Amino acid sequence: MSDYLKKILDEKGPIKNIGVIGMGYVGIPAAVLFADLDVFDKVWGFQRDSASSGFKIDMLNRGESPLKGEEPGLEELISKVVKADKFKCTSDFSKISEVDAVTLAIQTPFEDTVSLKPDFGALIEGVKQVGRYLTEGTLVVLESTITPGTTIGLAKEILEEASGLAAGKDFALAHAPERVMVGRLLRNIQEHDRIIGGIDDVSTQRAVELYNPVLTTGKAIPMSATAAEVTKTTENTFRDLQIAAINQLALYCEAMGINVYDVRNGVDSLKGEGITRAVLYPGAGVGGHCLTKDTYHLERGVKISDHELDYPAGLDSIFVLARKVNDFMPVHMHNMTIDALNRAGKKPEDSKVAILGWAFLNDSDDARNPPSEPYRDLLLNSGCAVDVHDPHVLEYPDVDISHDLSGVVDGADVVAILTGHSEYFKLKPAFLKKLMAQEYPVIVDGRNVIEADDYIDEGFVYKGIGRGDKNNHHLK
Ligand code: SAJ
Repeated sequence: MSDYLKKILDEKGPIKNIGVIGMGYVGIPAAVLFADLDVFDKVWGFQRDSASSGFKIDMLNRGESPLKGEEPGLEELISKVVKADKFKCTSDFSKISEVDAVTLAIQTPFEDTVSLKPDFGALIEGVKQVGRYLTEGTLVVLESTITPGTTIGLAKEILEEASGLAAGKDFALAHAPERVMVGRLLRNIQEHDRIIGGIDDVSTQRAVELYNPVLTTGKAIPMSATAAEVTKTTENTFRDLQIAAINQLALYCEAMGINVYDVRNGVDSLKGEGITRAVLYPGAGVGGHCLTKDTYHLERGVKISDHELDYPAGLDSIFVLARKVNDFMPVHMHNMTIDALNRAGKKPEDSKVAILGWAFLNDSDDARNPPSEPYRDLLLNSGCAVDVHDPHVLEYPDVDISHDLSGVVDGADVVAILTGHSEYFKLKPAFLKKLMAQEYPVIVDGRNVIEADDYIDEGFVYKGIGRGDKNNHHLK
């Protein structure tokens, strides 16, 4: 099969025209980086002209970036390649028939993480569009984080069904997962090593030919398509596991009356060749759209795989357990809050909680799957009134986000820090105490932002994640 594919690719010659489907955080920087290279002639950015995202087409064709937040160099690069007529955004997917390679960067959320039911609707629609206009000798690359087995399974089936062509014979198919982080999109694409997994060696090689010119310090790392899918999901699964490990330790330290940061520093001091201890930071929970989802892609990959898994029946994998530990942290924040209110002689139903920080990441406006949301829901269920402050998040469905810190803290019984935004590190206990105007104001620190003793000395009831040494202090 792949001998025939190699023959038609050799006849076709090097990749010159590229299509990128999905003008989002991944697709836009990928497209303009391809377009900025002399080795490629033209890049089409494909974007559905939908009510929510159709505006991006005209913006991009004016050389403007539709992405929020600071992305160094991106807007200039978009403008440059548009002016040079190297890049154009379109909703006309028939132009896929004119490209030599097409990449897809489309979100792959889960409808339900317990049943592992994915919501691949957008990805399937994008793959169908490619299949509809696919021509012989084209390379198709999936960049989205997907369940292991999708490239050689679902994606291959849809492409073959829609095009009447055979993958690995008439067209090349690979998975090259994105590894970009907001704020460093261009750099990440150029500098990170690129995992490249084809359904066969010829597909892998063709995809290496596509990405090599973009890489500056990064190197192509070839492997099979399924190994590439497992690599990407594992990257985030392992990070989630590392965070769960330190969160579990923080809960133990609270129970044993010690400071988790003493232990963290102690463990971290073990150095030397071959010694690794990835000790991360405990906190109020794990949010975002990567770590909250990618573990379940890995789990689903095993579930739908062809081979039997040998593992104790009924036992959660350590990866799923890690997810459950991390999802417990907002619950723990709630438990600490109620305990502190009791110590202050307050009833939850008579109390107001000021949540500082809605975004899932420090100094970011990204509020996808924020740990602050389950924490807020639990407080509301306990009868508390809740106000929310965040300096960066502008809006969130059904939640009023205020940018007026004093207004949110004014008269509050509790201040709870959920995100480690830089401005919260400057808060002074006297300032908060005056605003809160309570006999025993409560402070619950979910991100190790404040100095416990400063607040205890000011008469606060203090609670902090992992602070077993302070959480049951005497009231001043
Ligand atoms: N978090 C902790 N403790 C830590 C680190 C993070 O509680 O020690 C929490 C954060 O508060 C946040 C969540 O975990 O709520 C996720 O934080 P993150 O730093 O992992 O940020 P993400 O979700 O944007 O992860 C992305 C991932 N990148 C890609 O998928 C391309 C991840 O692989 C990167 O390692 C991570 O960025 C990064 O290092 O910036």
